[in-house]
Amino acid sequence: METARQFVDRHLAPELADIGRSGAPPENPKSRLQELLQGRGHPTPSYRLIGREGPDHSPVFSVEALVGEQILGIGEGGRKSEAEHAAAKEALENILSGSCSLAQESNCTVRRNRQEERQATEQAVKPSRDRWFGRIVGLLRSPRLDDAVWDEIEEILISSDVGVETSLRIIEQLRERVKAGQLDSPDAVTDALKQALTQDLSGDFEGLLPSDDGASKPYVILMVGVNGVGKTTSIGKLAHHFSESGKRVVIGAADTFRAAAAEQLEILGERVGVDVIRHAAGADPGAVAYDAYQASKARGADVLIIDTAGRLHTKSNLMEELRKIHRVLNRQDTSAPHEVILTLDATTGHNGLVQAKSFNEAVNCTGIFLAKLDGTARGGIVLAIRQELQVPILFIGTGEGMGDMAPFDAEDFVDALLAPV
Ligand SMILES: Nc1nc2c(ncn2[C@@H]2O[C@H](COP(=O)(O)OP(=O)(O)O)[C@@H](O)[C@H]2O)c(=O)[nH]1
Ligand SMILES: [Mg+2]
Repeated sequence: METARQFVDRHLAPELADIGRSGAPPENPKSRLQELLQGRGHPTPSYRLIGREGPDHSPVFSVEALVGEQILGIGEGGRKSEAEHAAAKEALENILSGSCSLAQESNCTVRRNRQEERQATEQAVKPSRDRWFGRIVGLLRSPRLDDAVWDEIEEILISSDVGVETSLRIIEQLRERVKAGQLDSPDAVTDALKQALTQDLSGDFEGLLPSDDGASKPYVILMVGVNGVGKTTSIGKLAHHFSESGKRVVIGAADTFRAAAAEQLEILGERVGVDVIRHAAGADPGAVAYDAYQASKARGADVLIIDTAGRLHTKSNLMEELRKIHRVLNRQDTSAPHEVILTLDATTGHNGLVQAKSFNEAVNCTGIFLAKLDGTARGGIVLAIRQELQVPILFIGTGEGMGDMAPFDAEDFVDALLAPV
């Protein structure tokens, strides 16, 4: 199956270069969308009017851009053409960002709340921007970018937990470019810094998209991580996220070590309207995983999320236990677990990375849920994680509520960090 990212790379990226990640929108998104889809075996996009009266009785048009029955984008406007324009533009952006796949078999989950996600990211990143990165934006506006200024910027990057090596490399490259006269205004230097950071953070991750082909249903997510990092809360958020996009979700409470763990999940499950499979405290976690898988099958669930214990690995056979759960799931479906997500606590900085490495050695982690990003001013840790673990950050935790998360988006993140103060 072609993933969204592959589709974009193969067909769309060159053609959409002009609306690129930070570029200007096309003049006429409607005809652009049409052009792109035509001749590629995709149906012609259509537009569905779904609302027509604003609160003060003035017309507000709300339009969905569809391909077949897949909603690719939603737009609003005071005129129908404006709303269509906005819907087509969002569709193009969704395709480009990989949050929406056009591959026939795959399931398109439109990020309807793109704006909300961006705001959540901005909010979570605010302490880091206020404390550290905003100063960089100011320094780049200095009348002369001399050695003292570069040193200070370098120090700020390091203080924000970016990591020494990465900070030195990025600053060195910027300096060279300024010296070579390639960047001749503060804005140009700031943009170049943004680009460098974004590039460091992007990978080939194309989004968690549980497949609709039935073969790998349920889509199994194994959640691992040390106690206290925010794992159970993050499971609740993921369950909420998937269930909101129309997926049927089951949670397996395989942290049987702490009596309170299953209860906490049950409460979260109830809150977000998702079934939780649990055994008595002290039960075999492998057996819970097995039962949760069977229940998911029986109930036709799309996604199964398994919570695991997180007592400190050095003092126990936790890693062996995780490997066993992994084997149990893999025996049910040879492609399961489809994701092994490591929850990290952003507030623990580089200490968290040490733990992360040992988890990664025991069970190959496919992605990271970075919880509590809102609780630290050292948001630079995101770069260190990407650098040292080579595992993509999939989601960020932006608060304690079930809706307080966002899919990690390198560009949103960097834009928020270096937004003008
Ligand atoms: N501010 C904030 N708090 C969080 C976030 N995620 C989890 N927490 C809090 O962290 C604490 C531990 O969470 P929990 O899910 O029980 O951790 P676990 O032991 O890893 O399962 C709780 O008080 C959560 O409310 C987040 O993204 N932001
Ligand atoms: Mg827990």
